[in-house]
Amino acid sequence: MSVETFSTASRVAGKGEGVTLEELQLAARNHGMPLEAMRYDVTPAGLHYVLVHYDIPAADAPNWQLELTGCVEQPLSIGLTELKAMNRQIVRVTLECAGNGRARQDPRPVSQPWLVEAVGTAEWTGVPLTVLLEHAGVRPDGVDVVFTGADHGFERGVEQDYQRGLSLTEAMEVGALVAWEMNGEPLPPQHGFPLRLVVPGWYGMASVKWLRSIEVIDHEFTGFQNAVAYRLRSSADDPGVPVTRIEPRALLIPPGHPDFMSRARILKTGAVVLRGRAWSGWAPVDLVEVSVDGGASWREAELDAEGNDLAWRGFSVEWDATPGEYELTARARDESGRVQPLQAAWNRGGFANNSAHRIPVVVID
Ligand SMILES: Nc1nc2c(c(=O)[nH]1)N[C@H]1C(S)=C(S)[C@@H](COP(=O)(O)O)O[C@H]1N2
Ligand SMILES: [Mo]
Repeated sequence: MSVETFSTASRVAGKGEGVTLEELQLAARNHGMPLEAMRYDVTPAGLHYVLVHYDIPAADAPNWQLELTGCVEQPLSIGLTELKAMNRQIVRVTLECAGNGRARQDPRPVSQPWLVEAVGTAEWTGVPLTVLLEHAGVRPDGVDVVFTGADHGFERGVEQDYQRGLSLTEAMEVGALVAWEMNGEPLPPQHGFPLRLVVPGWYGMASVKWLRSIEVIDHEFTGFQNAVAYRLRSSADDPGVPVTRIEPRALLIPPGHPDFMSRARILKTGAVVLRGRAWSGWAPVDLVEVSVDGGASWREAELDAEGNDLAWRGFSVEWDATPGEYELTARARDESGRVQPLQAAWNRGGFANNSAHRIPVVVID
């Protein structure tokens, strides 16, 4: 049997085709953040979304060495003890998977079927990537920086270590951290123990977990996850453009109480404060609007005190709920002028789909 037998090309679901057992298998491994967990400024680690392409690798922390090689004056091989003795930073970052929102695209790209919960905010402790690169001394012929994880697998017939590249300019300017703690505790295995990259503002695929090597190369990186997987394409043969920063999104904490199966929301009549979180990887969020009539009319939400630009911002709006059926939705705008659309443009991988989330609500007496 050849790899092609089971490791097939990407595909788009047929008309009316439901989520497949293979997608369910992925969804059971890779969980989202329950939306009610947006009540926490910092998502407890166990509630943060998880996305792992292959298996969570076994990690031998005492012998873990981070290699920094390639176009550098002084190649480095750093153990965890040495790394932790360097000047640490703690940064609060909202991470979101590029596939968030994919399952509601029509037609649906067959892949990890996220609805809207592939997001979380954590406090990461680590050393700035720039400190390590400066320590090694990047040579003038450096072009891209390649980050390699310890996990290994097959994807569309291609055997690989999980790898992502950033341009040297991005790597120096993005504020990336090489992190060993999440919310003040060692990284949980599924979040990259013992070491990971965190790239603020970028969709999650850039934040390589189980980080074992950083290589500065003298040409553009053309590895699978940059050149094949994470691209916005209109069709299978469109070369597309790379997926990079997080598009603006606002999510409401679903109000009231849920029905077990449908998860439809049921609310009692009266005043209620609708709360949520909004973020963008391009610029700070400066406006959130909330609608209770499916987007026919909008009200400006009150934004919580400005925090850190790399993490989500809370918002709230008061609503005097009277009996009836409603569709709640919210949309965000950021300082770069990007506005979250009611319906995002379709692309073949189902990436960066920031269509406004809709929450059906029934208000009863
Ligand atoms: N080594 C490695 N790093 C990885 C991945 C992976 O499969 N392997 N998945 C990426 C993707 S697609 C996302 S969205 C984030 C998810 O990070 P989290 O699981 O800590 O939320 O990790 C990224 N880093
Ligand atoms: Mo992702």
